[in-house]
Amino acid sequence: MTNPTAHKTNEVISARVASAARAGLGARPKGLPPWLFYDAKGSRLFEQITELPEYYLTRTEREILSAHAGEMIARAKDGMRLRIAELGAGTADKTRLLLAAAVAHQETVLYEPVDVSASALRAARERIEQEIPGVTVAPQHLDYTQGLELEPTREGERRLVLYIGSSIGNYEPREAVRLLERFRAGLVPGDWLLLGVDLVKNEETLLAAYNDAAGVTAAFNLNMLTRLNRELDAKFDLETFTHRADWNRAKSRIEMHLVSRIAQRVRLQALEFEVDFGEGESIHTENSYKYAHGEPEAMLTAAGFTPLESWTDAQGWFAVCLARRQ
Ligand code: AVJ
Repeated sequence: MTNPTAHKTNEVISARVASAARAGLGARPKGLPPWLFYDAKGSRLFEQITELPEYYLTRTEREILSAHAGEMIARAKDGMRLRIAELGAGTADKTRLLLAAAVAHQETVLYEPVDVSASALRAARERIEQEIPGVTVAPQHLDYTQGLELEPTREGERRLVLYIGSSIGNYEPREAVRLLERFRAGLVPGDWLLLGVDLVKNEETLLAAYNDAAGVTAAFNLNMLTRLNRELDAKFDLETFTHRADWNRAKSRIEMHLVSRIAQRVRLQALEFEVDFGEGESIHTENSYKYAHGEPEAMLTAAGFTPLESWTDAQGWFAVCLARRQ
């Protein structure tokens, strides 16, 4: 079996949830990993977040891709045929801009969305094949954080890997470089990585994006506890936890927390495990790093890529970097 994660049963997946919960809630300070956000409900809430007026990331990146997709594809193509893989494809909404540009250059393109969610892959396949003639979708059901095990490219082909949406921002800078190194190991010299990253900007804008007025981000954060209640028979009372987002200026990251309003003990029945909370004690659920100009390129270089060009929006809020695998 080349890709063990593609064949994981529900039991193995919930063992992963169980061990994340046990480790994270047993630690001090308490934390839970952000991949726990993305059950079916959490994925829907994230889609809603991307449409919020305060959540500038998605629309800013889309604006950059709308303006420059043709140029990005032309730079990467360089006389070769491109095939396009996307890590954490989700609904692949912004990707259509790049796929359409690739079709304009080479008539057809093979698109390999990579995701741990089979339902997200099915949705992406249907939408893309219907909407962009010339694109063939080959879904890859695997966990890209464990490495890229993709079909080798053919003679005359180059692979362009998309890691957009600022997903890399969830990782501490050192881990982020390690992740990029793992991507590099799954590519061959001359292949490409297109990386989307969120940039540092004024604090009010950053905080508003993670504290929207409609409360969608709060629901997204709290849904992690609903998930533990369902999957681990945990007894979190959602009324007693609140969403909080902080800007950590020293570390240049937004931090999301779930804060217990009261001192309480919560049982995780399936784990036969109990967790004590002090009043005001938090569970740290996510980091979202915001980079200074030039930092993403430095990370790419450290991981063995050569940055070729970066594009940004008029306000300099978000960047998309194209880098060649050395
Ligand atoms: C999907 C990791 C890019 O950090 O902005 C959105 C997730 N968390 N609102 C981000 C998220 C809260 C998002 N990323």
